[in-house]
Amino acid sequence: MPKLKSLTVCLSVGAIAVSATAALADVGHGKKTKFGEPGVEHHVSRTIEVRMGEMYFEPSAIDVKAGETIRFVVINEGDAVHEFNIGTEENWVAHLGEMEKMIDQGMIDFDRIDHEKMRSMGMMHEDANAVLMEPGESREIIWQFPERATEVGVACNVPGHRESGMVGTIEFQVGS
Ligand SMILES: [Cu+2]
Repeated sequence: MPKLKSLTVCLSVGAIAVSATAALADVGHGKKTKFGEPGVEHHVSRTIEVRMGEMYFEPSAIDVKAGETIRFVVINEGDAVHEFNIGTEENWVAHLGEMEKMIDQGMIDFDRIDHEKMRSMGMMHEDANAVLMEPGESREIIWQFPERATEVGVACNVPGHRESGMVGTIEFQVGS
């Protein structure tokens, strides 16, 4: 199987405005999963910029090496709230109910997130593997992929978005 061309874009992190709320990611969720774990800065080997909009991730296919730690710089260039969530279909389906609840209770609107309301209702939502972003926001996730190739991808779990094709694939490069 031929090696896929890398779709990565390296860029100066200093040029990116990162929301201060990134630091508030729920540490209670900073645990190991089948598809990897929160990575640490000094293990980062590449930075990959991912743009989100209605209803896409660009790039929609990302190659990683087993065990690699990647800094994802995620930009919401769309008009709606979108999520960048590293996981599997099983996780996404499980997460959808929580998302629907947040919309029902007014914590998420079409183009804005009421962080205050979320906090007051005890729903931080920010997991180490996911960021929920308003239009125009840029955020970072450092993620370490497991030592063995496994099923993993990215999706937006705002209701209706994944179903409309807002998913991306993550492939482990062969022989790495
Ligand atoms: Cu979305």
